[in-house]
Amino acid sequence: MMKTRDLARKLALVTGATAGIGAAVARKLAAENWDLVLTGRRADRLNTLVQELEDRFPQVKALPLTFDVCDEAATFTALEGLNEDWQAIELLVNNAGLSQSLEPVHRQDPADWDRMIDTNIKGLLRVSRVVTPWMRHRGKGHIINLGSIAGKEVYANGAVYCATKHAVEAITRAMRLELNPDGIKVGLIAPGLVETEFSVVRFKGDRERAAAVYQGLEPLVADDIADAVWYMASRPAHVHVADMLILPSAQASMGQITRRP
Ligand code: NDP
Ligand code: 8X3
Repeated sequence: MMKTRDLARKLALVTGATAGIGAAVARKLAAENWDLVLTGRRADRLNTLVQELEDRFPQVKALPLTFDVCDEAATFTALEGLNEDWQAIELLVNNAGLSQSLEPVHRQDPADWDRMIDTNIKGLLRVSRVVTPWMRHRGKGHIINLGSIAGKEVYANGAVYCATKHAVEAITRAMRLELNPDGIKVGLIAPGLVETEFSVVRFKGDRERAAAVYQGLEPLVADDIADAVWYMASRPAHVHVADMLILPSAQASMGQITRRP
């Protein structure tokens, strides 16, 4: 049976909470006394995080939901199966996402294109498709989408990843127009280099190659982005911080990164 929660408490849903930015956002929101629906594919990690948060913050209720955002039926079934008290989501953080390989289009495996497009674009759309009507019904809500500097610029060997993050930016801006009359804010957070599992996933487990991405500079860490999510989410009702680009100090653009030995 699904645990119950107090409807007077604030509730957020964070996708991709098993690692990196999503896990940091979950910890930040729990510390700010929010209840949480946490999603990802790795059930063991979700359960461990839920246990950690409920131990550290005894007033917080957290619910793990294991599903793959690429699986439309599983996504809809998992979210629509939430009891009414867990549907009262005030904040949706669409964070689940990934890059696969760093290759020119003419060499990249089409399966990598499918995985990125299905996760980063359609996964975000699927989750939003279910949660947005609940927010509209309540006449308020806030959606924060994880874009990227790769949604504002492009780089060689990143065509499809960049395309997915440009799409996230376009979807964010269009949803902001669609949902403004309903009192729902839709914001974008676009980080530069953040050291998480992102590069290990991109390079399919090659940790050495992943570590090299951050060599010679101090990258952002997941907590830096969790702080930004919290800043955006905690403004007064009449203030809408709509778009934040956050870079490590050593990164001026996609192509200009100052590395020191
Ligand atoms: P991580 O690899 O550390 O975390 C990614 C999260 O997404 C994991 O929790 C993973 O969970 C989840 N996820 C991936 N695919 C799926 C799926 N098909 N279904 C459900 N969940 C999924 O990376 P980050 O924390 O760095 O990335 C988070 C977001 O931030 C992404 O959207 C990324 O594009 C964006 N971003 C990252 C930057 C960086 O430099 N790290 C910079 C700019 C943006 P699980 O594997 O358990 O399913
Ligand atoms: C992730 C940052 O530089 O790998 O969005 O594209 S980058």
